[in-house]
Amino acid sequence: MTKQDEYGADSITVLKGLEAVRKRPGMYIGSTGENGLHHLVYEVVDNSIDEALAGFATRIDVTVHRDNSVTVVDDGRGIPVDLHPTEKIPGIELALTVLHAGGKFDKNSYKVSGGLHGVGVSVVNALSEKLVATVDRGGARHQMTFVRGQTTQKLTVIGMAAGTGTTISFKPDPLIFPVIEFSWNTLADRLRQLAFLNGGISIILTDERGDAPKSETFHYKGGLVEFVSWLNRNKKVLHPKPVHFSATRDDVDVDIALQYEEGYNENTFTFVNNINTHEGGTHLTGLRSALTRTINDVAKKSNAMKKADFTLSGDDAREGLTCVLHVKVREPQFEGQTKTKLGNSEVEGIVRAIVNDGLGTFLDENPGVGRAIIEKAVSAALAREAARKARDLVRKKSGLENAVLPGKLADCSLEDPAMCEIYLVEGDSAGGSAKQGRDRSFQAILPLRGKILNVERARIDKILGNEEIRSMITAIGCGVREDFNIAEARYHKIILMTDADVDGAHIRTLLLTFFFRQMPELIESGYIYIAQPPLYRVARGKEEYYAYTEEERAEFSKRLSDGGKGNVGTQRYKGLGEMNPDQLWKTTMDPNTRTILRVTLEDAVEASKLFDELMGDDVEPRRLFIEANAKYVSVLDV
Ligand code: 0RA
Repeated sequence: MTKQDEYGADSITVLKGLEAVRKRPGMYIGSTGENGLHHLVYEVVDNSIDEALAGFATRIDVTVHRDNSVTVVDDGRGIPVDLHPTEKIPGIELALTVLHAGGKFDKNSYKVSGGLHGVGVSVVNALSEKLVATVDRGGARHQMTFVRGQTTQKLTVIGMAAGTGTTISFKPDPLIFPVIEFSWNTLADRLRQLAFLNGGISIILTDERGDAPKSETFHYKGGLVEFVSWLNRNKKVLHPKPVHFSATRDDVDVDIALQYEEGYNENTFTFVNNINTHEGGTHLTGLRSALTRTINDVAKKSNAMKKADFTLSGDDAREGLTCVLHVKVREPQFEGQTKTKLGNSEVEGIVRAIVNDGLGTFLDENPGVGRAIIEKAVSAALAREAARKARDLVRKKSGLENAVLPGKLADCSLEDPAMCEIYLVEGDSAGGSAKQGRDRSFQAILPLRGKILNVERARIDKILGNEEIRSMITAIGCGVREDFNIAEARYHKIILMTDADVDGAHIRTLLLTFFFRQMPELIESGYIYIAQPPLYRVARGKEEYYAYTEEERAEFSKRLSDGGKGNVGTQRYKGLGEMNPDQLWKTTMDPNTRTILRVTLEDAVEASKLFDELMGDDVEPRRLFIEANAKYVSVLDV
């Protein structure tokens, strides 16, 4: 075989590879929706992060241009441009056209970063309408261009270069992505997170799409310590500085920062190789068992527990804890529904040992902090006992004997939970309409009065003492926290139906926070939904349309008035209560015509974050929330 033939054969493989990516993009980037779109940026940035972790790059610039193309620039060594020894093509071409070519340059490089799918930039290339790679290296500026993954300009020296670095510019392919609009918030959240996780790197995000360019620099010398301080920025903390320790054992790097605050929830975030492990895994298990053990050890030695004859539970030890754990593992195994659960069994013991050591030593040396934490955990234990008593009121006593269902609940007649749904409705009046309009065979209605309890700022005993919350728990039937058992859920769809105004948004946030904190499994299993009531009814004579957005209203209005004579009437729904039962059924509850949005864990995390900011002492976040919801305000308060 001649060299020419070899090269020919290679390029066919390349075409086939990238063809496969375009055929099934979801397999490589998860989806072609918003997540997948943003994943393109993360994939490119991850390569620059690796270069920074290798000690060569210090700065990464990410710019979103007006046409939603994105440029990522780093000041690393530059992707190699010389011929690969065995593949016989330039390294850069290999990286951009061969699937999984990321680590092929040098086998010893310890590539721990990488997007969730770790697929490499060739996937970004395949899914881009256009991609330009520019490398400054060896005094020269090199460039290669591609269209939908196919080379349109081979590697060329286009000038001289003073320094070194890599620039990747790409425009997502609209044939692949229905929406190519990048979100500032989504990009900023992830880039901020990466800057916290890789302390010292500067990541600069710039958006050129608005009237004036917007820019934010993410640079945190303190890494995870700054991350935890930032997470607790609106909280009252038990000790001024987060506890930090890091160590490496058996090739696994462990980095942890934690700080206790006065609240009652746990906020632990875990990462593996820069990937957020939403579903936890062995590293989290190791952390938790070490934490429980260490806190109990310290408690036993302290006065607080001298008289007490109980041990502190894991929940007690974690009350008010804010913690970030980042481990680096050479060959991570990701499991779980969303592949965000670490499976490597060896990591559990390693993390446990490092936390036992690190936290034990810290608390020995800082007895004051230890006392504050123990005091909090002991009071959590006492509250837990009170909560157990309160909980007995709301849970089923045994499998046979049902707890009394709340009086306000209009239950459905079918008994198979898989077929049943419950609407949690804002207000008694909308609740009344829903009761009349529903299909009573499979739809249950529970009206909720006013604002439910602020669950972010209340302890479990108080939460369970709240009437509205008790009704919800009893109606849903599967208990909370330690008593939670999803198999006992009486409905497989729990649908939140609130008014399309700021109050409604607030109540929805409260409810999501409640489910997130007390019954996260319901969200993980996809049982929680949000109803989408219409904003307008547009009608002429017998012809009527329901509009769910301002644009739809304009469109229907135009369609009806184009038709000829007669007046077009527009009714604006200020709240659910303004719809009669029949309208509510047709627009919001009939499975054949309604739209309901399934809530993801990310939505719930977002809700709880939002909630936290809304309830904090700062006025600014509240103003931002009102602004973000201004679309409803403007629709309703015309
Ligand atoms: C492999 C080897 C070398 C650099 C890189 C990869 C590299 C890749 C990317 C992707 C984005 N930015 C990057 N920067 C560097 C360097 C090999 C050498 O110089 O000896």
